[in-house]
Amino acid sequence: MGVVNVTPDSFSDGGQFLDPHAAVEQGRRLVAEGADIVDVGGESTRPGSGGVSAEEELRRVLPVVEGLAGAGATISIDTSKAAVAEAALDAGAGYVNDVTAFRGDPELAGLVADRGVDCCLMHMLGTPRTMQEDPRYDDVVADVKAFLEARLAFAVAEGVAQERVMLDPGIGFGKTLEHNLELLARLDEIVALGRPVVVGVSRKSFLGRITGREPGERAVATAAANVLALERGASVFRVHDVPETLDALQVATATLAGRWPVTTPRTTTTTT
Ligand code: HH2
Repeated sequence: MGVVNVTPDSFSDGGQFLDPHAAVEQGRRLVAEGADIVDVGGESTRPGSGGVSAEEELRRVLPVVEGLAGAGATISIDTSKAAVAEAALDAGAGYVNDVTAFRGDPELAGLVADRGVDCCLMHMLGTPRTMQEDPRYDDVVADVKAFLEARLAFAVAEGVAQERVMLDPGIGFGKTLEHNLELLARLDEIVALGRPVVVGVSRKSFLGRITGREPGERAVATAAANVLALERGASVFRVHDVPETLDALQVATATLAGRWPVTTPRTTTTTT
């Protein structure tokens, strides 16, 4: 999953793709580099951020979703607002990525159910404005797992097919460096919930804490964390830098399987 943030203030690419043409070009580049999903967001969720209106979010993302429809990847709308998701789905998006796990807008689960699209439900402690103020857990993995299990049950109760739901531990959303590392080290416990797991480590500050590097220099660190997430069972890797993580995941996949290509090419058999 490649990321395009159509925002002035995202922590690593804020302001770079605020112009719709630049955002569409970036989305197309991510697809050419191998992204299966392009995640388009119009509201930063960086620590301390306040949020924007649905009107402003739509003004930012809609031309980008329209411009990327038909570009060869599933378009994901990164929003917690039903009005934004609805317009994006009408414009060609096919996936809803909600960092509030259907807690932000009571209408969003019903919309996802009605449209029959895939969605990602993510764990966050508190809100972006407050989440990094001394986050605490009894056992971060057990707490996040229990939350995701409850949100999955909520989504299903609202009519979303279980097979349509992916789960995300929310790396960096109300977590210390140690919390993030423990979640990644024990990701198999989240995978045990039985739904595909999405991880978003890309360029995040815990990688900067470890390597001393600025956000734009964290592609290798991102790839390393994603390889370990893959080994522990993650299925979707949300990244700003597709080539580095894709190479790393391909080599890791081949190494874990002991062969390449891992899937045998599809063959057509004709019976007469
Ligand atoms: N992280 C961010 C935003 N959306 N969605 C999922 N499912 N998982 C994540 O880890 C995740 C997410 C934050 O990263 P980014 O979009 O680069 O920054 P910002 O929120 O500042 O726009």
